[in-house]
Amino acid sequence: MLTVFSPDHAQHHARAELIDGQMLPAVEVPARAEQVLTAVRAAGLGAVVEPDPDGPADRAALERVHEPRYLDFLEGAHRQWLAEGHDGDALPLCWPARGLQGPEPEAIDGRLGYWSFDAGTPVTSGTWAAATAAARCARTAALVVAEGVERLAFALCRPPGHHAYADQMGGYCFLNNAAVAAQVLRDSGAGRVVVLDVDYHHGNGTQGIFWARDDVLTLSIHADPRQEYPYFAGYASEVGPSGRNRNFPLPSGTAIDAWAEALEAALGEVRAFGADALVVPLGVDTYEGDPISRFRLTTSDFPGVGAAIGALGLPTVVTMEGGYAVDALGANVAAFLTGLAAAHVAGGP
Ligand code: OKP
Ligand code: ZN
Repeated sequence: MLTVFSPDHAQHHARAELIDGQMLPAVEVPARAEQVLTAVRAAGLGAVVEPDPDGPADRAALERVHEPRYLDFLEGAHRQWLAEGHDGDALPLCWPARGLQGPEPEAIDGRLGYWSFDAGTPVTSGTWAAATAAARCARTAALVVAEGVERLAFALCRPPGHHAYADQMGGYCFLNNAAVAAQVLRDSGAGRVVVLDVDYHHGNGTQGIFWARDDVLTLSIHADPRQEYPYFAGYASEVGPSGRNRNFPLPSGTAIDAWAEALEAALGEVRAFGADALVVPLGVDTYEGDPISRFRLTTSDFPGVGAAIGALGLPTVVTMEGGYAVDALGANVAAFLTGLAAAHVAGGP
């Protein structure tokens, strides 16, 4: 397995985050990616490389899944925030919710609301550099898998991506790294691609991006949106116009037995679809010790989760999403990847 990592992730470092009505220390921090990198190296999971250098193909890959006007907004947002006399990190406070439907405003406060769906996703001076580096990690990982150089690749992305829509940031996500990877696989010849999201939170952005598509099946196993973020998406009834989306919402307190049952159901959908390639947005915030989540998976559960997915034997790109118990994060990710790689070798063609 190849891991793709960029040190540029550290340029996105939010000072604080709006949590429970207060500005508190951010939970989505640079130390997360460094912990995972250290653990991947220590576990002997294969080479770690940097993504291909930035070029026109990267902007093109982003435009395959994001609206160009959104990309322009994101690139310039923090500069405009400063130019309008604000300092620190930028956060939206007003959204085009029910009954509000104007065009894109000019002021940065209005533009931030126009292009986002929550107030928990600070835009910093380094956000664009970090988010585009993460998307390049995803693109590079997908290319090596598409070219058959590797059967498995891990895009160690930060910031994460699965909440980002074609035209909206939210949930610590700006660019949808998993969607970039899935689209690169499609554009490189895989006729049918599955995105199997195992983060604790619903992959609403990925669902939105591929909602009307026949060629990409999106699956997500996550906390029930009646009780958990992102609240307004992730219900089992959301199957898409041609049945190419499936959600598996689970109650607070779910442990491995019930979680693994949902995974079996999702794997059945992958096999029935006849996938040519797989993208796994990997969040280990399903871990029992996660500070913002309420599932009960243990470190020793993750190899089995990886193995069940690896046994599909599909060309696979894993993208890093959530996981906020920083001290256990590396061990949990390495456990998943070790199980994935072992089962893939054993079961693959
Ligand atoms: C990103 B990823 C909890 C507030 C939740 C947003 C969570 C984003 C998770 N009280 N805020 O899916 O791990
Ligand atoms: Zn999550």
